Amino acid sequence: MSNMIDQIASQLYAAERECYEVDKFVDQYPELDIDLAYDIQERLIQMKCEKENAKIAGWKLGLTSKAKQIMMGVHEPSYGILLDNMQLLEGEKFSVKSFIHAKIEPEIAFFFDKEVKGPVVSVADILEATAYIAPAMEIIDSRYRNFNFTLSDVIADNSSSSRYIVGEKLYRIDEVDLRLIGMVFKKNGEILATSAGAAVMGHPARAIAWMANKLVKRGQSIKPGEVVLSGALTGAETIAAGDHFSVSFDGMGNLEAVFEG
Ligand code: 0L1
Ligand code: MG
Repeated sequence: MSNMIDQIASQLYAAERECYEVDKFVDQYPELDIDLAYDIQERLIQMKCEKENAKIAGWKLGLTSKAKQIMMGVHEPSYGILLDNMQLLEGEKFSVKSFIHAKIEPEIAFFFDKEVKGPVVSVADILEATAYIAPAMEIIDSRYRNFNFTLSDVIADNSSSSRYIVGEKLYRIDEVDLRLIGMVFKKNGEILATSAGAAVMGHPARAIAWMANKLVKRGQSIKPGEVVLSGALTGAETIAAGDHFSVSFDGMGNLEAVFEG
């Protein structure tokens, strides 16, 4: 079993480093269930930390909207791990050359100053442990051909994570209504989508509570100082060189990302 975990983690790591697609693994390894998939994710992160001298910065939720779950044929969300070297700074121009077939999506970032440990974490517990929130965007870049995967495959691939950008201005949790907060997502000045916080499982903090209650089964928790991306408020949009994306949240300002060749 540990051979299979190493094999898949190594193949996913090489695909990301060298920017190529791989076929999903469940066809080759029918025993690849969700628990094994999280084992592979952990092994992949361990490899990245060792080889890139990276540190764990936090977590991300994926597949949090019902629409996306139906589209991808999965029955529950997934989570992944964020490393410090995945963060891009607002105002930088990002090259698309380091991606396979990247997409971008609007998110809300939560910064924790208390530990959150399952198994019975509620929305109120998440809000209580959150120091600040900020607008964010996540760049996802599945290593699978045409983003074609099962839930186990995508979990093994660290939930398609690639990079993330967080707004520099932080907001207190009581400054906004996270369920009702409105959002406008634009590409090259045109509106791509509008949404509200409730698009993420009814409340973005509910997605994080779900994750905390899952993490405890693997002996893990959200730690003080960690950041969590709560899941996309809209579908993801493909990125091309020259694209400019912005996300504006009611009462939380604007965040921009510019891509070049
Ligand atoms: O962050 C996300 O919602 C992406 C999770 C994986 C699904 C995908 O790659 O589209
Ligand atoms: Mg996401």
